[in-house]
Amino acid sequence: MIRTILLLSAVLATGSVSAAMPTAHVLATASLVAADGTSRGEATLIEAGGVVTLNVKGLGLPPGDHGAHLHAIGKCDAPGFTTAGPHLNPAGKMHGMMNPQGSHLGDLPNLSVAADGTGSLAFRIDGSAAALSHDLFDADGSAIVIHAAADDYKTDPSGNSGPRIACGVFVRTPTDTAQAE
Ligand SMILES: [Cu+2]
Repeated sequence: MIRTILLLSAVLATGSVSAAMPTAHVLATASLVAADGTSRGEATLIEAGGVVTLNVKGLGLPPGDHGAHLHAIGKCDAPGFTTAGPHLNPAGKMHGMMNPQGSHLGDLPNLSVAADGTGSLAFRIDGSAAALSHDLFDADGSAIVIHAAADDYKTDPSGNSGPRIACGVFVRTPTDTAQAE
């Protein structure tokens, strides 16, 4: 049985949104960790009405803008997290939304971190939930990586965003696996 999570229940309860609003369910979650293994927050992929949104909630991070991307391999080996591989890029494009030959499917906006070390972003990922699941949950999985510096959105292959300071492997929601099969 497919269980869904009605994330929008609070909104619906206000009566300001029609009951036709699609239910949402969590496709996958990733726990972000630093090289020393301590938490740096989490990322969640949510599907609602065929649209997939990535939500990132960072903590314990240096203030400022940090490049964030979906990476092609679901491995986060400290300290450098290089095992997460390059950006998720099934279409073979170049990096960056400001790159005429871009962008990677895994490209995301920078994560803006406040003075208290927290920051969040929500971003719609291109493509259908089914297509994205196919790309994310291939044999070697996928990960999300936070970088030390801001992504310039144009320099291939990683936007000059520097070392990888946090990483999380996406773990697919078991009920989503059941739905896809
Ligand atoms: Cu990256």
